[in-house]
Amino acid sequence: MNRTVLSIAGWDPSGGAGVASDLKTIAAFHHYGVGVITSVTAQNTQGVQAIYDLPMEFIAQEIESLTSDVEVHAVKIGMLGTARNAALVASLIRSLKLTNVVLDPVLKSTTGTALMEKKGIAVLKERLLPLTDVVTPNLDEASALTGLRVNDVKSMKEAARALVKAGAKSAVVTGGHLAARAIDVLFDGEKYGVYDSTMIQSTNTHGIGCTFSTAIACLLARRTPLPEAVDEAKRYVARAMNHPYRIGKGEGPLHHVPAAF
Ligand code: PXL
Repeated sequence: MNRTVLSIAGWDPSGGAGVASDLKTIAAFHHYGVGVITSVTAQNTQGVQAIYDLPMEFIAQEIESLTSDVEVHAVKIGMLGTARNAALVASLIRSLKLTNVVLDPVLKSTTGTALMEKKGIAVLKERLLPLTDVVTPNLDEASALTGLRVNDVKSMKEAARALVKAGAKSAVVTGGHLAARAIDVLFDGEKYGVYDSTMIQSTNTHGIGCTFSTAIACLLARRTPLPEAVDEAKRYVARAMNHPYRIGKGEGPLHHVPAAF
C-alpha cells in the first residue's frame, strides 16, 4: 500500500527525536515520509543546547507548499515550540482537512528542556485536541493537559477519558517507567485498552515518544484499527529499543530501520 505520512515537528540534529526519527520510523513501516519543521534545535545525546522556533509564516509556507502538491494519508504532530505556531498548525490542519491526525503533545525533551512555551498548553488543549484522532501523552503531558495527577493505571484511565472529553477522538496515555512495567492505556471514546509489557532495560531511550506516535500514524494510514495499532506500535518501539545504535555519550537513540517488522 502506497501511503504518505507527514511529520510536523522539531529538528534534532542527532537524529534521535523529531522529524529525523519520524522519517526513519515511517521508512521502517515501508511508507513514504515527508516532513515540516517547526523548530530547529541544537542538541546531541546529552541535551538540548539551543532552540530556534521558525516564524509562523514560514511554517505555513512549508505546509501549504507540500499539501498543494502531495496527498498525505496521516499526520503526526510533535514539537510545536510556541503557542502561535501551535495555533497556526491547528488552523491549517482544519482548513486543509487533514485526516488520521496523531498528536504527540511534546512539552519537554528527554533531558528535561522545555520544548513548548507554557501558554502553548492551552492551545494544544483548545485548538488541537478537537482535530486529533489520537493523542499520545506521557504521564507528565497527560497531567499538564488535564490538571489530574497521573501516576497509575486508574489515573491514566481518567486522563484518557478527560482528553476525549476535551475533543480528541481517542487517547493513549503512555506509562513509561510506571511500576517497573511498561503500561499504556487507550480510551477510544467507548472502551479502554490496557497494554502491559515488561520494561526493557535500555540506555537508548531518546525519542521513544516521537517513534511511538509516528508508528501509530503509519498504522492509521494503512487503516489498522486503533487497538491493534497501539499494540503493534508498542511492539515496534520495543524492537527499536532492542536495536540501540551506539552514538554519543548520553541517552542514545533507537535504531529505527533495522527494527522494521
Ligand atoms: O522527545 C520529544 C522531542 C520532540 N521533538 C524534538 C525533540 C524531542 C526531544 O528531545 O528534540 C525536536
